Amino acid sequence: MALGFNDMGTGLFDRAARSLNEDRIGLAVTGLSRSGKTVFVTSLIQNLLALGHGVNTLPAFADVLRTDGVSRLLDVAILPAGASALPHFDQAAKLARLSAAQPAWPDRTEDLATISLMLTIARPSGLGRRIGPRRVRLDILDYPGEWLLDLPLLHQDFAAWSVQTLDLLRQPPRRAIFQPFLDFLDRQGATVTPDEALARQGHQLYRAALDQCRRERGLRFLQPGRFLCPGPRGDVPYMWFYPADPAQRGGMTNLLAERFEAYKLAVRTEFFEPHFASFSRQVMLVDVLGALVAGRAAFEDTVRAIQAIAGALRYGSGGGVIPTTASWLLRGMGHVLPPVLGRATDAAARHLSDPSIDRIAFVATKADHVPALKRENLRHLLRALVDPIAEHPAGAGAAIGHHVAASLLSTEDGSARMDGRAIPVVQGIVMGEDKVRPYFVGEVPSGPPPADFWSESFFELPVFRPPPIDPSGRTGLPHLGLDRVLADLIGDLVQ
Ligand SMILES: Nc1nc2c(ncn2[C@@H]2O[C@H](COP(=O)(O)OP(=O)(O)O)[C@@H](O)[C@H]2O)c(=O)[nH]1
Ligand SMILES: [Mg+2]
Repeated sequence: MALGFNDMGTGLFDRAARSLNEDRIGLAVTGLSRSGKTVFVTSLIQNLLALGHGVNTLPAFADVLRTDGVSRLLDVAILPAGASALPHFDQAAKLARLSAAQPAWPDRTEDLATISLMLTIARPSGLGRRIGPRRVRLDILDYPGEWLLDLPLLHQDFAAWSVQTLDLLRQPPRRAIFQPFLDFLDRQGATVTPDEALARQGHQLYRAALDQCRRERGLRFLQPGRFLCPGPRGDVPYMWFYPADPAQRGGMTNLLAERFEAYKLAVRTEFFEPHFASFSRQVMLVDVLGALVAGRAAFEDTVRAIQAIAGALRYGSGGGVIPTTASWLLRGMGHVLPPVLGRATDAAARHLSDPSIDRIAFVATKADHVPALKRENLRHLLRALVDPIAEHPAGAGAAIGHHVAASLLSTEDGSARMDGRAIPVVQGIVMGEDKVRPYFVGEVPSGPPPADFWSESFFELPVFRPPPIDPSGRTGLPHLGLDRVLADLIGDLVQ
């Protein structure tokens, strides 16, 4: 049957209504490796799906979506991966592992992965209701935290990066670990001719020391990021460089500098530009407790890394929501836009050409390692660590929140006797054991720890067994504070 004029008109109207009713929120989940990004994304998604099924696992976020006591959230669904060229965040596999009879935490993230949710939300009232519910597409990105340390590096040339890096690794505790590499540099002196074998040798020595810093000392400011986590391209030749004294001019230094520039170009064009540019909301996860128990050097290194990353991100008033039609047009046609898309599209154009983050939530993760009484201290400590970022000119345009959360609540509060006194602790089953036991993390200072706070030893937080989880995921995942993080981060965009 041929289409009549009215049918065509209806089709057009439907499409127009759909695009009018569909918005996109880009949420980048940021944090150093092991800060809890993958668990955060898994829990966030599962709890949003549960909320879509009417199970209120995210009370503070559900409140944002309520009008006159009635929830306006009609549905939450994971969008099919379609023909996307990007690796898909495998929510089902993550849930299956966490909820298995022998539960397991997710594997280390070796590549980036994306996932999109569609939230269908009824409009508050009146006229709005006649154009149908809003559809808000939430695009989430998960990726290896090591790569973030390349963000500050993008703004440096080889000479500046070398000077800064060599200065850092001549100080303790790096100095001892990097000694074989420093000896190598001394032996090289002013090598004038580029030497492939020597370049590789230097690279391998430098890289081995980076890895040792992470494994044995819990250090975090480890650049370049792909030396520790190469990604899908593996160990390609432009990676075979290392920091070298820029005063020593010659073929070898030129080769290293050339590789450094090729490396920067690759991370910029393959990672930061295509993926980061379209995210206006950031969660920056910080394992403050892990850094605190790891000792002074690890703690200070974590702070250095977080501040360098956050300082390199671009903030501003980006607008937050991009109509999907507009962002599609922008990608497909460059910046030549039909005028009919109007004001919203201008905002999108401004946004994409000047990518900026207009809201950022800093979150101290794994807060189930401390009892409730200590969590406020933890939040104050986080705030003290990241405050310099808010004062940075680049951070001035963004709204900044500070939170304490556990994406997967794996302990309960309890009390234990220490030196004849009852002290609040958390209790849970440590992986590999089978009995519940108390854990006391020690004092959590509410500001930067004083010099006498630190002991010499390097500890790691215990890995608790995840709590029992319904394998269907319908009841969500137990958590601490994810709802407040979500309400703060995107609450304004789902009104
Ligand atoms: N107890 C507890 N442990 C957590 C939580 N979130 C993460 N972890 C631990 O931290 C590890 C690293 O988390 P993951 O999400 O893989 O970190 P990523 O490298 O940032 O993606 C996990 O394997 C868990 O052992 C949490 O909410 N509670
Ligand atoms: Mg991960």
